[in-house]
Amino acid sequence: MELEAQFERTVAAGQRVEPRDWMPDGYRKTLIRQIAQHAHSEIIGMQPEGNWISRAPSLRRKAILLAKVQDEAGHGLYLYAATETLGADRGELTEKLISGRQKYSSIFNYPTLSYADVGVIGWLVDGAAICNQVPLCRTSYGPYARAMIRICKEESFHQRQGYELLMTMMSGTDAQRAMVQESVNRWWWPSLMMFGPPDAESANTEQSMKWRIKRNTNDELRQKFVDMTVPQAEKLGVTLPDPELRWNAERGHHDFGQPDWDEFWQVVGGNGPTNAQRVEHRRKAHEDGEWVRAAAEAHAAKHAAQEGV
Ligand code: FAQ
Repeated sequence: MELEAQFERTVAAGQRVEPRDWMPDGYRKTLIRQIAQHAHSEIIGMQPEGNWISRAPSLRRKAILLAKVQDEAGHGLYLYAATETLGADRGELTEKLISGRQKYSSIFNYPTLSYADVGVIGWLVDGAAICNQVPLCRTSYGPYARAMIRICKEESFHQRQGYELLMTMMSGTDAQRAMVQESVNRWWWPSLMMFGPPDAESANTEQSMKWRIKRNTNDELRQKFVDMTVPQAEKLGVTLPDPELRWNAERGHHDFGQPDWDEFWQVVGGNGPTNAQRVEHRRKAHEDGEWVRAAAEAHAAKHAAQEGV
């Protein structure tokens, strides 16, 4: 009881819960679920943009894209390390991902059909990720909050590179402008879905807010993203594909239409356009990497023997 009261006080005071502190089982489970899903998203999220590395139009664009995709791998690794502080096993989490028992973000189940998608993913997908993740720098679990600080700095760079790429394309030819608009049309609604289902249908929000794992609800963050993105779209000269989108002076926010939530649940349930391909690619990479894991273990064992550990 005393331990539980201490935990409640720590959370209520806005202080951090650390790995060795007592925590309720549900808190630990919720964190492992959310952080693992986040880590899987970073790793699977390398695939859509990775698709364009070998076809980037210049050395400069290729170097930027390569660096960005590598950053996502790094984010995945920090996040898997954060789950390990909760007692999770990284190998088991990967098994759960490739057997479809753990989720990753719906957004990465859409194909990257044109080079403009690289810019639009940076602008909208990384933009949505920042909106969602900046408040997570204040999440109640210490290792997750600290990982988020560095991740958010890198995501900001990603968002800027996407916007800069789109600015360049928009000042190019009519065909380039059309390519950007077509890409925005495809990615807008899936980007709004990244924030999760509406609050009324969000099974985890209420408890996660009480534990201060989440600092905002799904709908609050979605609204923030729309408000942030509309002026950027105007500056860029693209139209967001929502006829209901307009400024509401009374609310001080933009009104906007709802994404197709049936499509969202289909994608979350494994039936999106590229779910099978994404998971299969990850499974193959994991199997192909078996020799690297074996070599690393043999190396560590050799050193331990030499040092007499
Ligand atoms: N996709 O009760 P809620 C990135 C599931 S950014 C798939 O509202 P919660 C950067 C949810 O798990 C993307 N599933 O859930 C990058 C739950 O099912 P469960 C990753 C979703 O957790 C950019 C059920 O629906 N970011 O990777 C989605 O309270 C570019 C009910 O939902 C994060 O993970 C979805 N969109 O709120 C990388 C951020 N939404 O688990 C490469 C951290 C919901 O009970 C390139 N996560 N579900 O079986 C969060 O903030 C939260 O987990 C939410 C969902 C807001 C995503």
